[in-house]
Amino acid sequence: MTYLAKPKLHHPSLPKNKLGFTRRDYEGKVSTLCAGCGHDSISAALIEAFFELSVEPHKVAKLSGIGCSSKTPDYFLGQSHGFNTVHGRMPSVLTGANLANRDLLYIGVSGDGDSASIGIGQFAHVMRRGVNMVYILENNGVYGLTKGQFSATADAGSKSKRGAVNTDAPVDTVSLALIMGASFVARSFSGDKKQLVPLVKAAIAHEGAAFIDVISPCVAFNNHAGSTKSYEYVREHNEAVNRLDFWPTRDAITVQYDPGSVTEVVQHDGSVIKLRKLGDEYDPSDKVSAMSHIAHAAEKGEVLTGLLYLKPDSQDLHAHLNTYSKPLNRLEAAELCPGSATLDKINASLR
Ligand SMILES: Cc1ncc(C[n+]2csc(CCOP(=O)(O)OP(=O)(O)O)c2C)c(N)n1
Ligand code: SF4
Ligand SMILES: [Mg+2]
Repeated sequence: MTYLAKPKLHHPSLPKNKLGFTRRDYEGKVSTLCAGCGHDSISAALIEAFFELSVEPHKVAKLSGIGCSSKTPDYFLGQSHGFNTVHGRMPSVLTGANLANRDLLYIGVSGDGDSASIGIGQFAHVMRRGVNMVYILENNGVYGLTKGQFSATADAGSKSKRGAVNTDAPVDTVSLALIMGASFVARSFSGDKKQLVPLVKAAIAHEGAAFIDVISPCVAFNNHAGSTKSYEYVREHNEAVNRLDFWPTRDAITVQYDPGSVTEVVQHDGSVIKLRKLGDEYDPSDKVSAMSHIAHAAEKGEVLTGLLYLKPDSQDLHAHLNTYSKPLNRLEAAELCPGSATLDKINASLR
């Protein structure tokens, strides 16, 4: 019954955020994905994060590629801007939009096929450029939309539903994002909303390339015994390195923590991330150590989740390029043309 439109009327007792919006105002169309698909849980986490942060929906732009995962922007933030691009090309379109209008909050949604197979080049460059965005990779290890072929993130040795064994080495997207220079790198699980929602909120507040790889089981093609991206496997092998509490501003912190039990990270906009360590010796500000932890965990077949790396003093592409503070798409002719006297001066300096 996915062709049915959602009712527009909301129950008057639904909780409202600071803008007077309910969660329903952050929803999109009825999902057409398979019942139980991990991607729908990620959409629910995004709705929750944007609702709780009281983000104005018209200040958000959602961009995606092609795949079941890339269809999901239709199922959340129905009142935001959206652009469904070509397979693997979301990062370049997002970069262009971000350069033209820096005032919007950019959310890129992609799949493991979209990002680690056809789009791996674009993925690498959008991370190294520090484009200000939240990049969500809905990682199920298969091309769900085209009926379950192994994707480049499928682990070597994992089995397809029909019993074929994947012999290729996997692309680990969090390691790749780290190497390429992303300043916020996290991994989560679609079945762990408690972990995912604060990670999304912290990523929204982050200045620069924020990447979250979310293991998101495909119930149609990759949820059987032998798959390392199934609900059962991820639940059994999930090793969370930390738990996050996110506070949009320093003033809002009301919970008391035991001294020494949390590390506090203040981001550029004044938001505060409180990190409770779960794994021993994990320091998310140490990139080299983060890489070694991720590699060791992968060797043991563990799925390391949580905030894996954070560079608090990060800068975004606009800072790198020293662009004008006003969005480029709002500049008037007078601001774009410096006038003939200034032009003469520039020409003279080049002679
Ligand atoms: C240029 C191009 N090549 C191939 C395809 C076919 N195709 C559509 S979706 C897809 C893979 C999607 O996999 P993934 O990004 O992991 O998304 P999922 O469906 O698993 O969420 C492919 C190969 C296409 N649409 N365009
Ligand atoms: S095919 Fe897989 S990824 Fe696509 S909607 Fe169904 S469960 Fe989700
Ligand atoms: Mg996939």
